Amino acid sequence: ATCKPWQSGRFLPRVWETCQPPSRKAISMTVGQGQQVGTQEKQVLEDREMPLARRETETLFQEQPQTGNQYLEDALLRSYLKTHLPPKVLQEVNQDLERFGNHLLTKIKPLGWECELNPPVFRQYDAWGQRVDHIVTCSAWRRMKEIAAEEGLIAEAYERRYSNWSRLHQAIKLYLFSSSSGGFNCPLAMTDGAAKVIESLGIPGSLKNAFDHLTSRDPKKFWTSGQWMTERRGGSDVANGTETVARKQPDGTYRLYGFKWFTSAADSDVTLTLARVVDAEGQVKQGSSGLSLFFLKVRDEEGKLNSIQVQRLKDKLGTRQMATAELWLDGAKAELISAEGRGVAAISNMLNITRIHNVIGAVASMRRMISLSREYARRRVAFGKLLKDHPLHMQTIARMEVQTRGAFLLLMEIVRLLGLVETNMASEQDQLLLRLLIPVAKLYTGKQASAVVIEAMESFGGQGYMEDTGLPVIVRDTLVLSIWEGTTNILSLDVLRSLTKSQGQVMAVFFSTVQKKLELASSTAKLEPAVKQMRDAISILVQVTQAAGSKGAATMELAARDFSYTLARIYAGALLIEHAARPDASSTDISAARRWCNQELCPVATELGNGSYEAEEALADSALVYEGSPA
Ligand code: UCC
Repeated sequence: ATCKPWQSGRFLPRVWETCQPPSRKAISMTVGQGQQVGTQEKQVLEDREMPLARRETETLFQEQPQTGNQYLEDALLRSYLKTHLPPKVLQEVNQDLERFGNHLLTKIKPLGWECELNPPVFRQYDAWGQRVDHIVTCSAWRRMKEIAAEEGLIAEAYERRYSNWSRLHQAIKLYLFSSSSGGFNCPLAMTDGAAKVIESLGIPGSLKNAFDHLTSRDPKKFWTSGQWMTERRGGSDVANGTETVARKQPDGTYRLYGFKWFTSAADSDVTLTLARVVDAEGQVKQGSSGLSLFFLKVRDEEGKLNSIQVQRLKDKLGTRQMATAELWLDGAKAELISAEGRGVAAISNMLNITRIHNVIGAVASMRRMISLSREYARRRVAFGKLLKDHPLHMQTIARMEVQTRGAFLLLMEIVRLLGLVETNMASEQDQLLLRLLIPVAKLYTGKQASAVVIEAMESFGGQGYMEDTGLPVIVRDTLVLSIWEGTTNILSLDVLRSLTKSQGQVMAVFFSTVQKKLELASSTAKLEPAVKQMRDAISILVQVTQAAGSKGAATMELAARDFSYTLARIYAGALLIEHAARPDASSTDISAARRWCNQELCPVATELGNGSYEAEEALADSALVYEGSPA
């Protein structure tokens, strides 16, 4: 390949890949710290000393970090699978993931970058003035849809060929796919959610065809779904923000009228959406109990929009590869699929799935950034040595690695539990734990991911801030994870909802599960300090939880976020300890568990001690925020 330095910067990542000198691509993956500088590293050092004239003839003078097969390079993922999967399943899943890892590297990643370079365009009118409302997507985006079908990225979870392990297999494929998907992980999240809702309704006859399309492996048949929930008056407060109404038709279908403010993956084939059914007197019921869930096809057989008008595409900070639109529903034909007034409860099956996808996206972006960062540290020289030989730099990446490991194990735990529920193998405790852990993991990993990707961007110095490295794309796309599918505070309140609804039972299950995991580590001396830190944190949390019973709702609400963070840190700590207590655990497993437990495990107790949840503190919060602002 010929490499022209004057080629458009926007295409650099692909050019870099093509032009990478072969000798440098092959840098050994096993050189450890403390070892002598190897031949490749000498080469990097010598390059710095070559005459300026020679350096100027080089097309590039900084090395792009190269990563290989994501699956093979993910030590924690592989050790998790080895520990948990039955041997036969492991063998097949291992083969599939290795193949998929290669496919991602050679075919899918370049398509993902093309999606970034060719974001969707909205064409409202055709050349002759006819309104067409066409969302034009690029060929790479459409190819992603085919790949999603071929790889069974949705189908895998519903075919259940590995019984309870199918969901885990699917989640891992999505995790590997996520950061190369060019934003196609978003429609897949909602497609999975829609399939889940339909399945949980018992796949009624009228939705059988849709279910088959949503879970198909045939690219020609595969459909994606949207999730149109957000309206102008509110994305969080769906119960009060939804204005869309549904009018019943003589044939039993409904016509929807309203305005949907954020509709992601607006090029999807079908969608689920909420509306208020108009009664015989022409009235609608307000609040949550007035909402019902509907299924609709976005276009008819001829490709004409289903009485829907696209107002415009959103101008987003990130996820620009994917079209998010404002839509007018002007009599869109739809099918009522929940009991009347049970829309929120019905769509929560979708929310819980899309929230798991959010966790997948969070862990994937952290893993991607760390992979790039650690490879860069193998090549970049500063102050006379490679970045990887600067202990402070390694400490920074290691801290990110510990966060990512905790998040990864939380993700695996959730999909493991979901797999049990979906194959009727879950106990009541498993179900309660899953209900609690979904919002906990979603809110915690969303925040972790934002922090980690920004830190990792910094590890590239100024290069991290350059668009054509592709790194800012990952950062932008990650920042949405704490916003969509419920913000951190909304998810914290959902954690409280799960407590209230189960009358506190979820906490009993939480404590007993964590204790069991710690017991597994009782004979591992090196884990003793971590286990002790965990036991101390748990006993404080038990006291806090007991005391909370006598506190009012206002106190609970103020404590909700710190409480949720506490649950995330303690549960992830238990998972890291459990993983490190395996007979074949590595020293890094132990180190990760110990480091995780060195952080503040029970922030809710600290803040309680500080009086942060008292009524006067809430008033002081407002005073601080509004000081100097006109009343
Ligand atoms: O952002 C959006 C699309 C983006 C694209 C997605 C791609 C993501 C993939 C990432 C890949 C990298 S769409 C907008 C997202 N919006 C939200 O997430 C909504 C946020 N707001 C909430 O979650 C609220 O908590 C609401 C809307 C659920 C609150 O509604 P209500 O009606 O005020 O709440 P209620 O009255 O407490 O709950 C009504 C019923 C109850 O059941 P019953 O009546 O049997 O007691 C609740 O227990 O719903 C039940 N319920 C749940 N059940 C509510 N939430 C849940 C839940 N999470 N799980 C189970």
